[in-house]
Amino acid sequence: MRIVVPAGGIGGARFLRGLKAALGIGAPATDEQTTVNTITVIGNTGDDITLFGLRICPDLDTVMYTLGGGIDEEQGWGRADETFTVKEELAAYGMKPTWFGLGDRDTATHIVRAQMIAAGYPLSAITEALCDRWRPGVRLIPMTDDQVETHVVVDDGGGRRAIHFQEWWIRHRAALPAEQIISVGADAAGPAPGVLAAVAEADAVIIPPSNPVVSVGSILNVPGIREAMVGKTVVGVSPIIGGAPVRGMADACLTAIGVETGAGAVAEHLGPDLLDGWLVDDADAGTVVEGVEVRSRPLYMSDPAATEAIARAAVDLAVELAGRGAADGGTGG
Ligand code: FO1
Repeated sequence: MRIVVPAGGIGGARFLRGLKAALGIGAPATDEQTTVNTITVIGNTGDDITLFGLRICPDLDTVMYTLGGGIDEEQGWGRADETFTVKEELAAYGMKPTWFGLGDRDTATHIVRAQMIAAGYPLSAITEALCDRWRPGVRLIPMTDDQVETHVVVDDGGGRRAIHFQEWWIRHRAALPAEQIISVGADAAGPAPGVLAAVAEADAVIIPPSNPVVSVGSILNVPGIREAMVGKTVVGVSPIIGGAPVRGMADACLTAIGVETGAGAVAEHLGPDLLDGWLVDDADAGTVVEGVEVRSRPLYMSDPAATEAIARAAVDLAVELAGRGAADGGTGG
C-alpha cells in the first residue's frame, strides 16, 4: 500500500513510528511479503523559524529524528543526549531570543540547512539530504518549498500584534489568548515537488493525531493540497480525547479559530468532504459526523504496541472504505 501522511511534530511522528510497524516498514523483509508498503510524509513547515541566521524546521526535524532514532524520547522534540553550550554562549553575548531551546547537536542540522539554503537548494532537496543520514524509512517532503510561517495575533494589553507561533507556543505556552492564527505566505505558496504526485498515487491518506490547526491545518492551507486529498480515501485519527488534547495545546489553537475542543468538532472542522473515516477514542464513542464513518477504539499512544494497533486500525478502515468506494463506483473522499 502507498500511504500519504500529512504530519506535524510530536504526535504525528509518534503515530508514524506505529504506522511503519503496522506496515512492516523497516522490519526484515519476509519472503511471503508480496506488496511493498510505502509511506510519504508531507511535513508541516509552518512552525519553521529563522533564528541566529539559522533556518529551523521543528516538525520536519521531529519526524526525521523520531523515525531515524535520534529523538529525545521524553521531550518528543530535539536530539537525545543533547547539550546547550551554544545557547548559553549566545545568551552570554546578550543575543535574543533566549526562550528557544537550541541544542548543540540540533544546531548541526540547522547549519547544514542554512548552508544548503545559501547555496540555493530548495527545502525539499535539503530535507532529502538530511534524511540520507537519518534514514527515517519514509519519504519526507516539506509541504512547500516556499516560506510559510504560522503567526499568532495576540493582544496582551500592549495592543494587537502578531508574534511567531514558536514564541506563542514556547515563551507563552499558548497561554496568551490568540485572536487569529495565520499561515503567512500560504496564498503565494505551492506544494513542494512530489507532494501532489504522492497524493495522486496514494492508496490512502491517513491524518495522524497532529495538531489539527497549526500542523494539519497549515498543510491543508497550501493551495492544491487539500483539493488533491478530497478525491482520495482519507482516514483521520482524532487528536482530542474526551474534550482534551492528548498532548500539547491543540485546545488553545482550536479556541483561537472558534472550534470546540471535541473529537466530532475537529472532524467537522477538517471537513466531511475530506474525511471518509474518523477514529475516535472509546471516550467519544457516541460521536456522529454526517458523511463520515466514525469508529471508536482506544487512542492513547501509550506505548509502541498501542500506537501500532491504532495505526493498523486506521489502515484497515481505509482499506474497508476504499473497497466500499470502489464498490459504489465512488473514488472515496
Ligand atoms: N518546544 C518547547 O516547548 N520548547 C523548546 O524550547 C523547543 C525547542 C525546539 C527546538 C527545536 C525543535 O525542532 C523543536 C523545539 N520545540 C520546543 C518544539 C517546537 O516548538 C514544535 O514546533 C512544537 O512542539 C509543535 O510541534
